[in-house]
Amino acid sequence: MGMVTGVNPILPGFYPDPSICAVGDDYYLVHSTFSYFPGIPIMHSRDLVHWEQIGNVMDRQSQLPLNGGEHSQGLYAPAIRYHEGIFYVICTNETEGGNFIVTAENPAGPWSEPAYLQGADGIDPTIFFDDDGKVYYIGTHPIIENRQYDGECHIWIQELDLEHRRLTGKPKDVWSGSMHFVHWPEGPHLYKKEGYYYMMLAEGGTERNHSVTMCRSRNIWGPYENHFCNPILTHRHLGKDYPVQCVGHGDFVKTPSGEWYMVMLASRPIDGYTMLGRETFLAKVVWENGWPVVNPGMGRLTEKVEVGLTEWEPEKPAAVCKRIYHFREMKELGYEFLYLRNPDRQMYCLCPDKGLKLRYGTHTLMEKASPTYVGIRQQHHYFRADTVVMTDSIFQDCEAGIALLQSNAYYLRSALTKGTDSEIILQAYLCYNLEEKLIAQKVLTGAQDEIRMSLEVNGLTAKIEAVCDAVEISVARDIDIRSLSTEVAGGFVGCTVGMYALSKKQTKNEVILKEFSYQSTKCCCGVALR
Ligand code: 6LW
Repeated sequence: MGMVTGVNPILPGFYPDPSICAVGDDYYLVHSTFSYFPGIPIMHSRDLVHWEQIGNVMDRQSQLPLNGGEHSQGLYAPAIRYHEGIFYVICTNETEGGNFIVTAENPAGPWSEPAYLQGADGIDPTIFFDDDGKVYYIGTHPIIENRQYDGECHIWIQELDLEHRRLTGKPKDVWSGSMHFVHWPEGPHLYKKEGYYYMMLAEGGTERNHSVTMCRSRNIWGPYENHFCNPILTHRHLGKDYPVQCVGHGDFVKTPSGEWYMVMLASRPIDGYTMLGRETFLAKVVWENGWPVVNPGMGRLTEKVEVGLTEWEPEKPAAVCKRIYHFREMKELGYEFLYLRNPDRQMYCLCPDKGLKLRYGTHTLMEKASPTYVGIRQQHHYFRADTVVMTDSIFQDCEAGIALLQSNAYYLRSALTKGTDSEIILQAYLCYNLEEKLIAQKVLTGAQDEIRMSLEVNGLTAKIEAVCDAVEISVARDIDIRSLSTEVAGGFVGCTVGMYALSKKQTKNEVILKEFSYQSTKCCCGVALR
């Protein structure tokens, strides 16, 4: 048996609600994506430490209606399971359709069209395959009648008729969390071990009071016995200044040699502001007296995790400090690229020798539509994103540039546009609660063919610069971006950073981008402790 050291978070940036499954020596991990498209990235690993994105589960428009939805609607927490040659992902589309199942023989895809499950109310579905061939749906739904407080929910179970992709028999509320007056018992998963059905769930809500709890029963329908040492994992008692917060929403995985690990979400706020959303962490689990103990001796998440597997090196790691995209040499954008809601493919074109062409669209980043925007996750607290814009693709009444996007209501963007006297203007806009303000403007001079625009983030501040004719121009510095945090903006997402193109009126004009790069600007060592 090998040994490999994982550094937390194993997937930095907006990778919330992880769910994991093992198939032999291979591990697969999925995440929620809300109103981004494609939805549910699927990651592959052979050592639980190094991950590579091999596709997106929901990569066809027909699978994923998102238009009109709020930024933090769309796809909620998914679950992934493998059974007899087939992969199952079960999830909720909060914008349209509700709970659904998709399947694939190859986890890289193609995945099936969603089968929406009639009668499955609530969120956070998971699937359990029992040894007797029966299959179960487990989910969470709010208590409607005689509800005493917001967040009062039940975990419920119903048998699943997988052949017809429908619920069968009667639903039963089996558990409502381990504490009295618990808030948001959710994200359940079921495991069978030594004759017990173990249920793991999240309690306390996905913010600072998040936790992982357990209960068990000899009968899938209950009654479930509380683990009186609950929660088995939380950071809520560590205080608001502890560098890793919001720990919860876990899923177990077992390695071929019998070791157990848990993936879960957690956040790393800076001075109380979370820019990266909820990230994916890893912990070791041992079983003592019939219950799991997370990171024995520590009882909380650690920066490093020793994993009893042979180190594996992915071809394209999902967590890297530097990404450079030379669009002229690329045939397609990688799986890591994200659009908003249901993108119109005509607005995006990767043209050999030219670059990435983005058609100037009329939807602003503020709309619950699909503005012309394509980006990647912000994975570091300190980073710089650059794009190189061809000057002859900048027009009057059109704007293009880099956006740091928290949601449609909160973002920062740089904009290149042409003035009435054909001068090139560089602007910076900050959108706060759906109100956009011009915060800086510079007129560029010189007869340059291309302009390099950059957006640099240093924790909770940003700066916007441009380089033309080898001259560096500072457009705006020390921009306070705390409003792009979960604490101010709300919602379930982390920031993404990308390129956009916007026009005041309908046009066929396109901005041509030669390159996009993203790089961390500070050493990533000790990442869990910032
Ligand atoms: C997720 C649920 C939750 O489905 O947040 O607060 C949802 N609770 O478990 C989105 O991540």
